[in-house]
Amino acid sequence: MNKRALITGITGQDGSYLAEYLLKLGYDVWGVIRRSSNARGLQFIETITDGKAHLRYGDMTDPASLTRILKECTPDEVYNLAAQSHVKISFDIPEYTSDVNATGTLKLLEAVRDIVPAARFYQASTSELFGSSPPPQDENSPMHPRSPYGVAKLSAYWSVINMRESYRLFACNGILFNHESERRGENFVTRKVTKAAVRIKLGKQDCLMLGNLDSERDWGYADDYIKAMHLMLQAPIPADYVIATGETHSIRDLVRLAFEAAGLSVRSNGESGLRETYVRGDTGAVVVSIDPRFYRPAEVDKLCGNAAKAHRELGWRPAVDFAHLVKLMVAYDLKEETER
Ligand code: NAP
Ligand code: G4F
Repeated sequence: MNKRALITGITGQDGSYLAEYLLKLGYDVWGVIRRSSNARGLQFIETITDGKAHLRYGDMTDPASLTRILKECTPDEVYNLAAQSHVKISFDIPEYTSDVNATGTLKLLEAVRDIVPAARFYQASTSELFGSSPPPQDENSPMHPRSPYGVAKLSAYWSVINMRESYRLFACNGILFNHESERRGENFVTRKVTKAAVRIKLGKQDCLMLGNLDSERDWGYADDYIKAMHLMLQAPIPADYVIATGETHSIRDLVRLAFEAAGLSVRSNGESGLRETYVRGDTGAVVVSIDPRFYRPAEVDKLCGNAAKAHRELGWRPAVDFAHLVKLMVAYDLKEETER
């Protein structure tokens, strides 16, 4: 019989890649959708899975819905990807973020323990757990989150470990560093930049407003990272793994590469903070400005992951590097914006 996987967050970036991948591997794929899931997202998941995923309404804040879905699906593997996943927005809705990301995960774990205790459980943990911990970060680095999002995810991280140690649940934390793709939400910095670069090139937008350009991230490709999620649940024993490229870039590198890939050379005016701008090499027009509204009350300055444990124990390696990732995203946005 085919293995059965339940994915919460199936309409998100990672959920969509994971659903496609598991279907290709022959899994029977189930997914949790919400009343509020947007129609385009639902249509997209139906299309890429060719209508083969079993979609059920539920919500991480509604334990009865999780229980009902687990009873119907009886999964062999549960991938908990659902979250209020935007760090900046978590400062505006901290309690809701905690309800979904922390308590929601606990509710799902308790339901798994009651209904399908033999199921293997993947938790979407994050490099935001490390926060101000200096790079390179690995599984043993101290955790010091810098946002309500990070704090909620840290609670979920410990719930997973506690379930493993208390009840022998096969539960793993994938501590994934930033990963992006053509399917990335448009209010995350990579997609915001690639889309704007293309729109400015096409004359559809004048200027891109950004926040802090100083932070640095270890950016990988989502389609590489979801394979690590699956590998973790096939391992002989449950454990936690850092998944990262080991390469770090600043927001400035992202801006330069994305505009270059869109066919525009840009240069900074050399100022820093709120006065920094980028102008087009050809016309001198300002194409990037700073808007203090995009700054966060506390920032994670530098993330750079050491995924040696995943290389060694899971045989996982990323295939797409940062420069390639930016090109893929720009090419996709160019096609989308040209056809629109
Ligand atoms: P995403 O695109 O924002 O997707 C989030 C998913 O969660 C969506 O399907 C959303 O459904 C669902 N969701 C939100 N609130 C929910 C609720 N109350 N009940 C049920 N479902 C809910 O995020 P992603 O980038 O794919 O990330 C997947 C997971 O990995 C998240 O947990 C994120 O925090 C974590 N993570 C991401 C990264 C990264 O760089 N991408 C790195 C580390 C960890 P709707 O469509 O209905 O809104
Ligand atoms: O793209 P971001 O919003 O991603 P962030 O905050 O690193 O979080 C993402 O990665 C985490 C893994 O480390 C996930 F857990 C989380 O769910 C999410 O997927 O911002 C990246 C950086 C930040 O330093 C931010 O301050 O870009 C900076 N930034 C500068 N201007 C901006 C902007 N971020 C956004 N979203 N929008 C801006 O205009």
